[in-house]
Amino acid sequence: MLEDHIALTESQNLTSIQSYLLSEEARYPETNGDFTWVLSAISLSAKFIAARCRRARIEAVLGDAGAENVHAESQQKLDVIANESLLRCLGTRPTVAIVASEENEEPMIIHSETEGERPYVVLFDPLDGSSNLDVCGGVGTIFSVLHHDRRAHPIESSPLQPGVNQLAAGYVLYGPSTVLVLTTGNGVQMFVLDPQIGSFLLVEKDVRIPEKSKNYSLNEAYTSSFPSGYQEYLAWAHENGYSQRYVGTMVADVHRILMKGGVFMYPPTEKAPNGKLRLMYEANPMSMLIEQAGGKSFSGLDRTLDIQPRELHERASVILGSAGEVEKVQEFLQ
Ligand code: P6P
Repeated sequence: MLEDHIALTESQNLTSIQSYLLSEEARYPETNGDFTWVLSAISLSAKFIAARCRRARIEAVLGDAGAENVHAESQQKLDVIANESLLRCLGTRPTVAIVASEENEEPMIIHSETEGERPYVVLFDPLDGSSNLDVCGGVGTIFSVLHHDRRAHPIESSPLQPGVNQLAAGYVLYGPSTVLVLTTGNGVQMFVLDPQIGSFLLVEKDVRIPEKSKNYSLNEAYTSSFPSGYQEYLAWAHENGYSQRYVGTMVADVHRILMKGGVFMYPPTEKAPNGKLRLMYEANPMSMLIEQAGGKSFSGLDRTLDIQPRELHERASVILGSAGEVEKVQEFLQ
């Protein structure tokens, strides 16, 4: 018998992200592998970025790149490296029509006439929280996949679709281990990179966010400039035994909320009246993941995924996490 010849222990995990994606693809006979190819490009780039983050100090690629990105934020050297690796990996995929990055003002038309019946748009924040790199803090990549809208005019406006249209969303957290969390609309799957074999291995299927948890995550330094509802919520949380955790990297803070429950917020402030986080490639992908895990995600009182974007880099306030905890914040905003 086969099992008589297998020396591996039962616990030896050999479900890679590629085998997971192929098994998912097999569930849809009408698909032809294009979508799997796009996600495998992201997985390949994530491995490259992880390796560069691990060696950042050694290779002297920490610190500023001496340039600013489109938002006049100083670009870290690894921002540029991460951005270029994603552009290169996705650029080789014939079914990717457009890519849009936090680091680039305009979307990039990769293949104006793409093969495949439904080409894709991929949006990403290549290295979220990159300023934490210099202090060896967690940083991440956030990505979102949409169908390309060939009817869009101008064609560059194709990405301007509400988050409910996303086909897939996910993030990679470069921390003590490299974790890739992905949804393709059938729940949330978590993979961890095994550096010894260079594969992302499936470690948890159908991840569910805890319904309640007395944790909140936001930058309380700005409390005085939050709208009063948020201030009243924080006063209530302080009196009701809540704990606060905040890294300052959305991917790290949201991953903790997904694992432990609670609520992550970036409210409007005087400096950022619509919040600081970007709708298209931060709020929307995280919102899809959290909703797929059984949580909720709102911008104020509006469901984030329903927002119709007007421009690529527009910002949105964020309240996401355990359904019970998001609802509690909203009670104070009503
Ligand atoms: P603040 C990182 O710069 C980032 O874009 C997100 O990853 C993070 O959640 C937020 O900004 C932190 O912003 O104003 O608290 O430093």
